Amino acid sequence: MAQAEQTLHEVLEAFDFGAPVVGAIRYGCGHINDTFVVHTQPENACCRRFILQRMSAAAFKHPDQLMENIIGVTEFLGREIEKHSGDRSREAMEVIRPKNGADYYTDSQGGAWRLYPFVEGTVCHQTADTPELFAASGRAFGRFQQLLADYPADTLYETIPHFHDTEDRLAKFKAAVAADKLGRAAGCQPEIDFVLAREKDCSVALDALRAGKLPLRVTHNDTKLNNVLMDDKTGEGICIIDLDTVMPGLVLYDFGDSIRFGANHSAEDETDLSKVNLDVDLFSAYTAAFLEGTGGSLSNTEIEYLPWGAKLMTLECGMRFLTDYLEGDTYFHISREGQNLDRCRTQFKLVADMEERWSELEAIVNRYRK
Ligand code: ADP
Ligand code: GN1
Ligand code: MG
Repeated sequence: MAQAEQTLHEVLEAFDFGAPVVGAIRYGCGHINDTFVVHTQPENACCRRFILQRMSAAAFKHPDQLMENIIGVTEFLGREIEKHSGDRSREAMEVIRPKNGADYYTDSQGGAWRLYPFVEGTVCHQTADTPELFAASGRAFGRFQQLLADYPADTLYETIPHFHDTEDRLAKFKAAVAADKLGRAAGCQPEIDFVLAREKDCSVALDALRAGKLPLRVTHNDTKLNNVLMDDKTGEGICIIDLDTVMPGLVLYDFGDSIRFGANHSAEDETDLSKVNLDVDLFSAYTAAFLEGTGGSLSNTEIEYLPWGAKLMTLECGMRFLTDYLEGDTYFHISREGQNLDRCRTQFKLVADMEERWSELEAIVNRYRK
């Protein structure tokens, strides 16, 4: 698809911002959508900001279904937050419809765009610099999961089929290696072997689901630290964003994806692997806070499987980066050549660390068994 900037002007005309638009620039560090912050200047008032996004056509084949999910989930969350005397405008996202009244705007090139108010007074972090910060994100994601506990799961579309189906991700990875479209496989044989040595692991969570040991819940499925906005004064997690992948899933996916991204002190695409290390103290802080956020609702078996969530989400994500590298970087946005291979390498380094410190991770989660 063409650069989002090509239709930006047309898209800005399609929404009513309630005041003149004075600028729209790229924003954030997401890997999937094209995100812009729009500045408007109301008369006699401060600048009001909005988040305008073109949804990724590579990731989402049915923007209509995606937006139906998001509108359903944000309205439900809004009601739950009000019931708990929260501030709906800060704690839940809100979709602003285009002038034509549809759920989103389709531009002349087929791009699908949506608009949200910018949640002010918040910060979005790319790394968890302190255990307190990471814990705050854990409480927010745990609470999010609790708030959605009664959401009618059967009304949710599967926006990305088999999103955390690690067996399916493995099959797609193997197909990409076999096709080797760009002749890149020879340059990443150690990484390919790393995955193949862990084929059996890819079935651990799914086996437990099939055996009825783990329940399906409504989960976020993309719980990176930069998908929660933190209050800029109190440091508490205020608003969970990036709701594209809210679907039925296992709670260990949400726990695990946060650990994957946040329980270390390096960037996801760090090239110096000596800097990429699992921080067990951060793991511990997140575990306590996440379980607090879920209000003690997880079963002992779910708690037992949390370390598997961390390992599987990290292995799966590494596999996805590697698959995309082999296929020519068509899914995850890149800003330099080889970035997806670098991202894959950091994930596999973290998986190796988790394996090495497995008994420590198990001991931490076992403290919370009832
Ligand atoms: P992606 O799927 O590409 O990650 P996100 O929906 O996570 O897209 O948005 C990318 C970034 O934009 C976020 O990490 C955050 O910094 C910022 N952002 C998104 N929505 C809002 C919002 N409503 N208010 C403030 N910042 C936001
Ligand atoms: C993507 O959308 P974003 O940047 O928050 C991806 C996640 C990956 C993550 C890796 C819809 O998250 O699944 O874990 O990149 N989102 C989608 O950083 O594929
Ligand atoms: Mg995001």
